[in-house]
Amino acid sequence: FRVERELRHAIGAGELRLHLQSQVDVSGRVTGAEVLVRWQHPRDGLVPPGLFIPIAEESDLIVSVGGWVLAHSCALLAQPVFKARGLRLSVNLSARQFRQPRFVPQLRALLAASGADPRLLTLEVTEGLVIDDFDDAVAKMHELAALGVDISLDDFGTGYSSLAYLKRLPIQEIKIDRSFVRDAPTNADDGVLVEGILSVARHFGLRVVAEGVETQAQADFLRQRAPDIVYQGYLFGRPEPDAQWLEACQTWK
Ligand code: G
Ligand code: G
Ligand code: MN
Ligand code: NA
Repeated sequence: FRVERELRHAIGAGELRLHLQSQVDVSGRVTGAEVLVRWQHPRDGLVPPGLFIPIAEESDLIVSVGGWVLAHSCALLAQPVFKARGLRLSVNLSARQFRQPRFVPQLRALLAASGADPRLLTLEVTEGLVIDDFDDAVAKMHELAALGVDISLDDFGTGYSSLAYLKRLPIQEIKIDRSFVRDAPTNADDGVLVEGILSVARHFGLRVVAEGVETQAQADFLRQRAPDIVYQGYLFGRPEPDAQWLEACQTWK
């Protein structure tokens, strides 16, 4: 409970940070970035989200953390460089955050207040988020679509009923889980699974992001089968502080 108490304090104390990891197309052009929250702890240093998001998700604390991330992501997205270069931002959502009855109106207010273009925002959701109340999730996704905000299904392929959901969810993108990407070039099973996911995504007209691309062999495997997808991973860039990413993107051609 110490972490919970300190995290509650951290939000108001300005200890949360946004890091951005680039997403690139086949030509190496940056198309946008995924937002990954970090906690600059006064004693423990920079804490990765894997160590505090799961704790925050056990209570309504995730609503505060997620609200902070969304507000600051919208402020970032309002920077002129995003519109000028057509760069997108993807933000991770927790189930409990998405299920808040006021989630959509609050996001609409954040977008309006910041001046960010909703069409440049993607919200990453996981299957767990749709499972509990499917109809409510679909209704909210339609409201988000009306705002112009895209939905991406994160960690795709690791859940239990991803394929059935594809047919029924109003989403625009899937992210191939990095466990498939990692072994696709060397393991025939994973290779076939990736090919299957690409084929299904093409059929449904979904954008694809491959996560965790670390080697040229993985990038080549994907490029040979789907030249139009987006890549994210250490091969192309690590998550970096938002200010650093913003500074770098001013210099891109
Ligand atoms: O960077 P790291 O591998 O520790 O991230 C672990 C997990 O934390 C990832 O699955 C990522 O989706 C999640 N995460 C990162 N930032 C956020 C955020 O702002 N909100 C939520 N809900 N999850 C996040
Ligand atoms: O679950 P989600 O897709 O939101 O998780 C994103 C996490 O994956 C981030 O915490 C990020 O640090 C991590 N990540 C990004 N690129 C790579 C990569 O190339 N390899 C590995 N192992 N992890 C990565
Ligand atoms: Mn993600
Ligand atoms: Na993921």
